Amino acid sequence: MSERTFLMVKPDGVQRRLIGKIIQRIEEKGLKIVALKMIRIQRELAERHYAEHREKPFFEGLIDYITSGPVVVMVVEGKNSILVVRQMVGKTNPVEAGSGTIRGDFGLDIGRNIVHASDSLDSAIREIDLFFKQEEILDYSLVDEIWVYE
Ligand code: IDP
Ligand code: MG
Repeated sequence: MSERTFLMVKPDGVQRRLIGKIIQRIEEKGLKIVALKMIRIQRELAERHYAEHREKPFFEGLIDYITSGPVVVMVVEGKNSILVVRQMVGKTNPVEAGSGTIRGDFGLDIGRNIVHASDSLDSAIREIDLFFKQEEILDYSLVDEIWVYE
């Protein structure tokens, strides 16, 4: 099975009507979306998702931000998808994120950086499990796969 990663359009990305552009980048790269939904994250889920940052000074603000409005969550599948999607997302601070990356092209502030993407295999497994039930993740082929993969 191809590698899977977790990607979220955060509340600022939704409010700024960037859902379509972000999904378009994922599709055009050749990656496959195998699960997708819009949700409003409850505080408890937000705190579990960002548990590693519990002691950070920005934690409360981060939880307020991520629960402030609807988000779009998805599972993205493809060769090296964890690394590839992180590279497409760019560095955490949009000031440092390269041009051509989502954060580099659409963001200005570290606390409004548009998207979240898993940073390792362990996080991908953990985050997919936090946001999706097994039956919400679909197994299917795309007709152009022979042109995306050698
Ligand atoms: P990542 O999203 O690139 O993996 P992390 O360091 O895991 O970055 O931080 C998680 C999220 O916390 C960031 O995407 C950003 O929304 C927020 N964040 C990180 N550092 C700061 C900060 O210094 N101020 C405000 N928010 C921050
Ligand atoms: Mg992170």
